[in-house]
Amino acid sequence: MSDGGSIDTNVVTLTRFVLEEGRKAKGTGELTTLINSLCTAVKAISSAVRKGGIAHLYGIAGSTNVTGDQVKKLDILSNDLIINMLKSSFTSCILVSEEDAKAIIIEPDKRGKYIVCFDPLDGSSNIDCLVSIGTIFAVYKKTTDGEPCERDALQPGRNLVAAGYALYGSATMVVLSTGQGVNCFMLDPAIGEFILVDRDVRMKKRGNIYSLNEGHAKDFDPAITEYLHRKKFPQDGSAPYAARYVGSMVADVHRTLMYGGVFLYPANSKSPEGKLRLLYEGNPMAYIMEQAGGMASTGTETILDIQPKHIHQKSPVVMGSTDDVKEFLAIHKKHFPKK
Ligand code: AMP
Ligand code: P6P
Repeated sequence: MSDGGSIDTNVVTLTRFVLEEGRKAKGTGELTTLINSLCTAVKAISSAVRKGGIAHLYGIAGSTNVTGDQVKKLDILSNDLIINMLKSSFTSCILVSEEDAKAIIIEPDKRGKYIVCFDPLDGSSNIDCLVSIGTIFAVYKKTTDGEPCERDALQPGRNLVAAGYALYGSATMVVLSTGQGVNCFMLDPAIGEFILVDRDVRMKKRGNIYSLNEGHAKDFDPAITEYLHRKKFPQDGSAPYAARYVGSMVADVHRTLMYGGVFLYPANSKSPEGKLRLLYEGNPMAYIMEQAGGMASTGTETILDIQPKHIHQKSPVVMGSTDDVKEFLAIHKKHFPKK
């Protein structure tokens, strides 16, 4: 907010940005309240993640901190924070969390019209080694009348009203789209506000980075194998791509958004649907990619067009710069013409 000298007295915070967008949309304010409640939970998660080591908030469930208190795993703590902030915002009727086997139906007197699918702390296996982790969220409107039920959450990503993620990296950032492009907000801990730092982010048409876990190479299908070979040994005299893989989807997707290239978590012989979950990993990230001018596919269909069958279903993922994704799709079509 300040460059050491002058103080920006007209800074665009996430709160202000979302309020202004809400006024433009002539909404009742319910979505604005929902997004701001989510961001409050993200601030609390960021604080917990960053003091994890000192307060022994890390990793293994059931551990106790220096005062002997029972401490929750960070991902359970994060889940509780998001659930409680959304419940008390009177904006949502159904919550789908990576941490809960069944959808959470909000009690009648606290209900709003929105459905929120989220991964409270994605990449949590990286917590204890201080690698970046994140929170991913996807917001839909309930489209049916009557009592909310889990089936109401089974909507294609094309129906998304808002989606995005928080990245707990060298700084804490919220990346958000409500359908009019992608905007990035950095947390200024001095004032506890997210500040708009990148407005209407547009992805490169082609990058020079590929990102996937090559430890699964022995189980890759021939299309993935050929694509990776082409990135490492280009036949057209161009430079090979760089390999980057964090193992936290939020970190790998954010780098792809900012630098271009492609992130892949493909199906393989061991995991025929891949590993990533459609409702709270694939769809929100695919929405951000498309809103920023990128692409997101399973290899055979556009991720946002998939009609989900159950709330924790998995989907293969290939997303990033359009020319990179299209190059992969052409190879995939060559190997699997019928799919
Ligand atoms: P609401 O009455 O607040 O639930 O908003 C109704 C619709 O207006 C939402 O589903 C959005 O499509 C749009 N809208 C409302 N608030 C916002 C906002 N802050 N940013 C973008 N779109 C919004
Ligand atoms: P692998 C983290 O556990 C996660 O769900 C995503 O954040 C990440 O992209 C993926 O799994 C990493 O999986 O098999 O490479 O360890």
